[in-house]
Amino acid sequence: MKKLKIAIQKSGRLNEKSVQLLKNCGLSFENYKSSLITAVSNFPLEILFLRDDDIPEYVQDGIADLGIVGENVIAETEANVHYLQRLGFGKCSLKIAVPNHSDAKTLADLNGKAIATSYPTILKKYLDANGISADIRVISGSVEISPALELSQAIFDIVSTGGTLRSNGLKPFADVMSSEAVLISKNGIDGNPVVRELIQRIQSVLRAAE
Ligand code: PRT
Ligand code: ZN
Repeated sequence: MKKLKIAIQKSGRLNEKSVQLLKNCGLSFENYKSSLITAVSNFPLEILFLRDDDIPEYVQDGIADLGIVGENVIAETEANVHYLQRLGFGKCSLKIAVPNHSDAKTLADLNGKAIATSYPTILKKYLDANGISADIRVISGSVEISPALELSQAIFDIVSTGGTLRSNGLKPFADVMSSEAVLISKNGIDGNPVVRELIQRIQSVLRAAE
């Protein structure tokens, strides 16, 4: 039988829990930090280790059949993939935040303001839906520092504990989306018996953890 491929994050916040989930499903594999692909010895599956940003498109294009990635990354890439299962880890929300001293009160107060983010697509959709016209500045990391550097008057970023906002003198202003890690598949592959077996195992692992 042709082996299916599942893409998971190579390193970062979702890596360890993705590996653990697959191991809890009874899959046996070596988890060498240096390898980009590893075979599962007791299940017809190969695991690809990728940057999380690449996972939705790899799945959409069929380079991987399945993937584990945050909903925020799927929304940002606008990849056309099928959602199979929420996984209950990697939970966070995406929020607009403003400096503590900001007098912005309603969304309309963001009109004409600069907002720094690594998620321009999600932000633009949200602003458009609310009739707001702001200047979206794309920054790839350390978005929270941008208001202090006077590069922007607001930011749009991932928040989990809120500690990073607080330590940069920022306060939450608008909740845009919540996100968690999800299992995705290439459209049309869900009926594959190997995929069905894997989903069943994942669901029983999740049920046991409840
Ligand atoms: O290298 P690669 O591209 O694969 O990884 P990455 O650096 O792009 O992503 P990574 O590993 O940081 O995050 C992977 C995924 O974890 C994200 O896409 C989210 O789905 C999810 N996630 C959950 C988070 C957080 N929680 C989170 N807190 N991703 C990022 N953060 C950041 C946040 O941006 C903030 O700057 O962590 C910082 C601390 O957050 P607080 O609020 O707890 O202080
Ligand atoms: Zn990334």
